[in-house]
Amino acid sequence: MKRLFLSRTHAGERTTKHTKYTKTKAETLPQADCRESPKGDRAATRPSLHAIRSFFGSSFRVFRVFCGSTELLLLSLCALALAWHVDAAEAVPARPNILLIVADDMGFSDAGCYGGEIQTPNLNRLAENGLRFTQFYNTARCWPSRACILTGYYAQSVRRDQLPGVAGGGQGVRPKWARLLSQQLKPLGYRSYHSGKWHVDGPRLAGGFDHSYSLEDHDRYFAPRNHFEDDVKLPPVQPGSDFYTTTFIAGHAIKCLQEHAAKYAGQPFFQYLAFTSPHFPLHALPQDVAIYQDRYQAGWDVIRQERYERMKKMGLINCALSKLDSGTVPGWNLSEEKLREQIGPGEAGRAIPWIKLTAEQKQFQAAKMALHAAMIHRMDLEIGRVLDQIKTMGAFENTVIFFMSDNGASAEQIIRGDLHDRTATPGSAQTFLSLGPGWSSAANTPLRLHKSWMHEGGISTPFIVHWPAGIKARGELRRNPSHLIDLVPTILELAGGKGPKTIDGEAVPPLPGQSLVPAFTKDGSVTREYLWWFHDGNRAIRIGDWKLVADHEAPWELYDLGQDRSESRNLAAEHPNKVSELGEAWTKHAEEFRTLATADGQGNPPARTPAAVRKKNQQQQEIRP
Ligand SMILES: [Ca+2]
Repeated sequence: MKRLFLSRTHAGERTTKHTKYTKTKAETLPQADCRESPKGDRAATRPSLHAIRSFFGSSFRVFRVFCGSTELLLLSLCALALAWHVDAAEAVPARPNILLIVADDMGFSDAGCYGGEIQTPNLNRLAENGLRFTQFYNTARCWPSRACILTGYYAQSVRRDQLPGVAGGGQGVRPKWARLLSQQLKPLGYRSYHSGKWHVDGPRLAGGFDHSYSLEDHDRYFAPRNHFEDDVKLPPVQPGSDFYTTTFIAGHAIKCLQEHAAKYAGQPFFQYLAFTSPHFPLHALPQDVAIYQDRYQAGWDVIRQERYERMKKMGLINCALSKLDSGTVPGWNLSEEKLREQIGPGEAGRAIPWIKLTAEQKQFQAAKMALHAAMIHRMDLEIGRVLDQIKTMGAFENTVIFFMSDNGASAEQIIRGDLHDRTATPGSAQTFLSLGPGWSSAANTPLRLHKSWMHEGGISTPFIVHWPAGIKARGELRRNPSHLIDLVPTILELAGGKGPKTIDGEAVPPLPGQSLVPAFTKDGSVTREYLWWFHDGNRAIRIGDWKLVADHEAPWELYDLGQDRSESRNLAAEHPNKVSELGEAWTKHAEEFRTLATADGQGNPPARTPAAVRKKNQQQQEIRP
């Protein structure tokens, strides 16, 4: 197949710089040469100041003799200084630390640096001094995204998302060859720390992490009952204490980094910081909610328009604003009647125009969005605390920071955990509120649909990369289409290593993603054949700017994302050959992932009854367009 995956406006070739990055010094230097300097890692790759001073001091008289005049001497010194500066600027740093930050259910445009009105000064600073990707993709759901982040494979091929006819999914067990990034970084000298959501199979420490705080209770931000430190269960948090998960997760990361600085300063670190914010239930701290309590009275239509205008000005998008879709909500949502009965008359179950809401609904909906904003606001503050810790360690310059969300904002509206007390303050521990489809549409501005759909609103995430020592660009955009599967190859390249070719004598399949390191220097320089999605029966494939996408059992829709990122004009009827071409490619790759998932015999489903076989055959049909 042709290698088509180039943006029309950003088709480009790999730069010569890439060769420099590919062969990092870390690959050729012994361990001691990769150590961080106590005052910042950049020093490890520059000529030391002491050496420069010695050189200038001892050479001064020699220069005077050779140059013969003060002017010529000054010129020579300038030339030498310039040469050193160029050399230092182009030097490849020693192996960088990695900070990988994941938000949970945060929308494409929630952060300020992606057009949102939510105050995210720490993320904004990372964006101003780093890169923002405009077409970065996740998998539209928590657990498959985490499989991609940590293994580098499509979740279906490692049995971490459902593929019809294959045993696996949210409870699936990975094949032996699907090792975690932390396991791959260990032989490269890294220490790895996990703080927050896990949602991958297997214990953390056996998965290569040196420390872990794993929050397994996704219904309680104030008093989780099910959580683990270093794979040992912690006592439940007592209700009424000052615990808040977002703060605690950041605190654990800071604790790991402090220990790292004290005991392992000679080694690079990989900190996996996986927040659960702003996933439902909408639980937020009162002081954060107060900042936003009057901000959303204008409603989701106005907020969408405002975000859209800001995003256009920032150059993040060039498409129309998608229309509100009032007909599509998750199949597992409570009915509107149940929502009103259990939450109150202010709840709304559909993304209808704001003007059609009652006054009571407007007030309640505005309060819900204030909770969502407050949760992101707090997450940004906690990210700031972690960044301060890294600065204190003198490691900020040579830490590569990635920020992303695991899926688009969610239209889910369910009640679980400690249920919902209608008399309690919204956002408190006694409440169980969800963002819902109206505000989710605003959070995903300007894109269509929500978490769990394969339309752009479900699978698009902000993606910030910040690395002062290794990326010269400041505040630039990258339109290079990219995906979570690219993180492992990117980080392995930065760490100066490659994944194993065999494990226990068995071949390890090649990674499907591409290193994004060339895109750090030049937009469009990462090419690929395709990107592929499947979740809950929803499916999509992107080849070049063409995207084929369908909801469960619905016919394929075709979009030209180069002009229509908001998927507003379905071109399937105009280009039937393109539909066939992409549809066949989607099926071909689904079969490849099925082969990978079942090759060790463990992905094969158990023996089935005739009825189950009929169902399986039906599922097999579903996988074919
Ligand atoms: Ca999620």
